Order: sequence, then structure tokens, then C-alpha cells
Amino acid sequence: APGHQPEFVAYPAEFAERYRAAGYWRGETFGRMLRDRAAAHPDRIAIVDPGPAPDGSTTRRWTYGELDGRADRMAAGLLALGVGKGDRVVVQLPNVAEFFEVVFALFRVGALPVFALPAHRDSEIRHFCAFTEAAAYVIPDVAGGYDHRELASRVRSEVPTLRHVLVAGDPGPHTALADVPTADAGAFDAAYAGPEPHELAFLQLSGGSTGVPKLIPRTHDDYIYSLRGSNEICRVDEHSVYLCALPAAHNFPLSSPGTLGALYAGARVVLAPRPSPDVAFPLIEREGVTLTGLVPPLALVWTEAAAATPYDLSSLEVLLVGGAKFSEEAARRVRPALGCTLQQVFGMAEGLVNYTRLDDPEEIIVGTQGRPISPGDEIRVVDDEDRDLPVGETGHLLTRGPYTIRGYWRAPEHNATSFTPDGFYRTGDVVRLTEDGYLVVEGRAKDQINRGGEKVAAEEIENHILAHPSVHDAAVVSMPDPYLGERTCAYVVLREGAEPVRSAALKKFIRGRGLADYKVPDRVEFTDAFPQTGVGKVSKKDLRAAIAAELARKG
Ligand code: J2J
Repeated sequence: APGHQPEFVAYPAEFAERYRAAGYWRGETFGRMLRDRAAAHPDRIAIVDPGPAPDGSTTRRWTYGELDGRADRMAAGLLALGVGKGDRVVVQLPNVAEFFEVVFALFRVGALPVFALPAHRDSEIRHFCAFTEAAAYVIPDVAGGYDHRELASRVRSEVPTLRHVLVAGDPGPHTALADVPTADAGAFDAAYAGPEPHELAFLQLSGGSTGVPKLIPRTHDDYIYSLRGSNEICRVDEHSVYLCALPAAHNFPLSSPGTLGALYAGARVVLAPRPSPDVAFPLIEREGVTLTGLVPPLALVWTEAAAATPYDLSSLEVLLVGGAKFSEEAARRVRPALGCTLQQVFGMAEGLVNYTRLDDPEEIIVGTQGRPISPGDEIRVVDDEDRDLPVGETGHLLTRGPYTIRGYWRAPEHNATSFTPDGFYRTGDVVRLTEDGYLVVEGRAKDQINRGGEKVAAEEIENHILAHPSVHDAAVVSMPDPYLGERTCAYVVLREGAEPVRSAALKKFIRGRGLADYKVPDRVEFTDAFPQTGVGKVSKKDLRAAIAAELARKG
């Protein structure tokens, strides 16, 4: 049947009806959303891409009309290449204007962007392309000194479905993105049956706690609701200027309220090529940025740099901080240093997003991770047996609601354990609910390391370590770090009689397998055996305690 998507666990009809009746889902799609904004205010600036020159000479400014026209021509070009509705396209672009041209073109034809991060390498990209049977892969030529065209050639030779590699910049052996759009301005057929609001818009990446990252299917209806809700809470309107400092594809800068929230509001998006103060501060001054989002380590760097900066940051009204726990002590320093309101955000690509409110008392802003966007968000805090705990007690966070998925994409076995039978998502976060309904993140039950907002799935890294011929067993755990909050420590048991390996050589081996740099263990500890739990599993709790004690001892 048209629109039938077997890999996607749809919202049960009764819930979909409820979410529509409540006005959460309004039957919007991203393709039409941009068309409407462009019709309402064609000449307003949508995207500012400062390009490589710090003096502003290479800056590109696209109006809503221009972005809309570009998305149309790109959509027509993609259809001409045979990329159509339901096809998957892995998009791995840095913070450049083309990201929005491509993504809105894909939205318009109903092809699904798969949002890779710029740091991903062979092992991640190969998996995304193969697992989604991607028809195309969109890359920069060289980014951060890395040539993505070579990576694309390797992946293309391994993944038979991958018919096109589209390059923003010099294409090398591939196709230039600039050659995809049709020259004919009216080429995208207005009668083309694009996606329906209840259908999928894209696949987002999960932070992950399993051997390979899971993919998160989001619909137009549900995601656009999260944008509208975020905009209201963060007071984003047509006068707002959002600085995208984190990688644009990540769910936080994409949607909380992020670039897509800003575009929904008819606001302006400014793309920062890097999030460091030397790049971001001049952009804030020059473009009159009103809000942005950062992970905690960057918020610390900004807070420190603000004291001595020659740049005028007074346009900045709101700094969103999330992705990892922001310490209360650091949170208190934001307003005095940057002169703006701190807004904590505790979100996840699977759905649920919590914000402190702009007019909340200081104690709530610095001491909690906010409360849900929607009255339709259902929150449960439970014990190990899924029994609800009294308010104020610490337990596992389960959630269900109008923008939280009911299942990962093509992952029935995972879904059986990641969701309760009645559709609550098991976040893996350990939280406490305050009397006023705010959440405080107290820890984590999932087997993941949160490296300053960058998520590392322990099992994924263990698998890479186990590929080394001298390694018998591996266990990856977090260790405390004053700057990132956590770093990764790999405990390794070598094979008996195996060639001894040094820590540096093992890290080099892991890096050589082609994975995002932030996943390479920060530290390797060799041991003869792992501590066991009562049931004979590796006790990661004991390993975490051991490395924390070791670090504390050394000071
Ligand atoms: C503690 N842990 C947090 C916070 C996320 C907005 C903001 C962040 C994300 C994100 C996002 C945290 N304090 N303030 O998608 O829209 C940890 C939790 C959570 C996981 C989700 C958004 N904010 N976390 O970080 O999918 O463990 O989304 O379950 O990358 O990050 O990670 P991710």
C-alpha cells in the first residue's frame, strides 16, 4: 500500500488521534513548511554561512526564497538521478549552507536523510550505508583536513546499493553537488506526491549502547511538533538569530530549538564552522546572534573566554546547555560571565526534550535539567522491576509521548528490550523528579560513556579492541574528567602467551580500523582478569571505581 513502511513502528491509531485532537500534530511537512515561509517572506535571510574568510568576504546569505528555490532544483535533480520517495541518503556535511539545501530537497522528495556526524569514518559510514541500503551519500570534499572523497570511494566499492556520491566542493571521482540541481527553476513538479505528515522525514542516530548504532525514525508530524514546542519555550520568533555552533546534524542543534526550529519560526540561522570562541564570538557580534546551544565543556570554555573578549556579546539572550550533565557550579557562572539566560536542556534523539523555562527561578535553572516540552509527554521513574517510584526517588526514566519514537528502525529485537510492552521508551537515564515536575539527571544505566556530550557505546569499542590478535577480552568504562565530565577507559586482558602490546599501539590499532576519533579510548589499562558480578558478568561498576580511585590517588 502507498505509504506502508514496515520497518517503522507507527504510533498506535488511538495515540495518533489523541495527538491530532490535542493540536500537537497539525499535518505539516518540512517541504511545505519551507514553501510557506518563502511565500510569506521571500527576502528575509534564512541561512548565513560565513565560509572560510574571517573578515566576512566569503559569507553567503541565502534568503528564504533562495533556499526554497535551491531545494526545489535540488529535489528535481535528485529525482532525475533516481533518488526518490523512501530512499535513504546518508548526509555527512559540516556546518555549511548546502546542508540545508540537500536536507530540504530530500524532505521534499520524501527521501530520508540519515544524519551522520562529520567525525564518522569508515566503520560508521559503511554501517549506515549498508544497513539503510542507502542510494546516495553526501559529503564535503575535505573537512577538518580529512578527505571524505577517499572514504566515499572505499564505501562505494563495498556497498552495492550506493549509486551516487555527491560532493559539496571539488568532486574528485564523484559527482559535484552543484551539478545535481536542474537548471530549470520550475523543474520540481508541484504535483509531485511528497511525503505525508505521518510518514518518515529522516533517520537520526542514537547515542547508542550497542555494538552498532541504532537508527531513529522521525516523522514530519512528530518532529515539527517538537520544534513548535521548543520555539515557544525558548521564545524563538522571526527576530531570533540562532547560531549553530555544534555539528548541524546532531539532534540538539537541529531541533532544540536549533536550526530547524529557527527556520520554522522564520528566523535566521548562522552557521559556525567551529564552536570555539575565536570563531563564534566574532560571529555573535557581527550577526547579532540571540541564542545558541552548547555542550557543557564548550559552555565552560565560553564562560572563561567571555571575561577577556574584545567582542560585543550583548545580543546573546539565551544559552542552551545540554547533551551531558552541566554541573550546578558551572551553571551558576553562565549569567554573570555571558550576560544571558542559561537554559538547561536534557534531550534525546529518540524524542523527549526537557527545558528549564526562561523565567524559572535561578535555583531551578542551575539545579535541574528542566521539564518536558509537552503536556502530552508521559514520564515514569521506575525501579529495576519497572515499578513506579514515589516522587523524589531516583530511578530509571521511561517516557512516551507525541514526539517520542515507538521503536528503532529495522530493529525488532532491540525494540523488545528498549521499549515496554505499552510503548514507553527506556531512556537508560537515571533521574529524580522534583515536586514541581522538573527532572534531575543523577546517572545512567545504559552501557555508554558520555564524553562531554559525545556518546560512546561501550560494546562498539569493545568489538574494535577484540579484533586485535593479542586481545583476549575488553571492557570499556567511563572515568571522571574535570573538563569533559567523562572520558573512556578500556580495560584489556591479553591472550596468554600473546605478543605484549603497549597502550599507544592498541590505540593506534583501534584508530586504524576507521572510526570517529572521539571513540578511541582515552586510556588503556591492562589487567589479568575482570572483577565479576554475582552472576558472573564483568562488573563495570568495580572497574569504574578502580579507575576513579587510581586517578584520585595520582591527583
Ligand atoms: C544529562 N544528560 C543529558 C543533560 C542529554 C537536546 C539536548 C541534548 C540532546 C542529546 C538532544 C543531558 N544532562 N542536560 O537530542 O534534542 C544525555 C542523556 C540522554 C542522551 C541523549 C536534544 N542531555 N543527556 O544529547 O541522543 O543520557 O541527544 O539520554 O545525543 O544524552 O543523547 P542524544
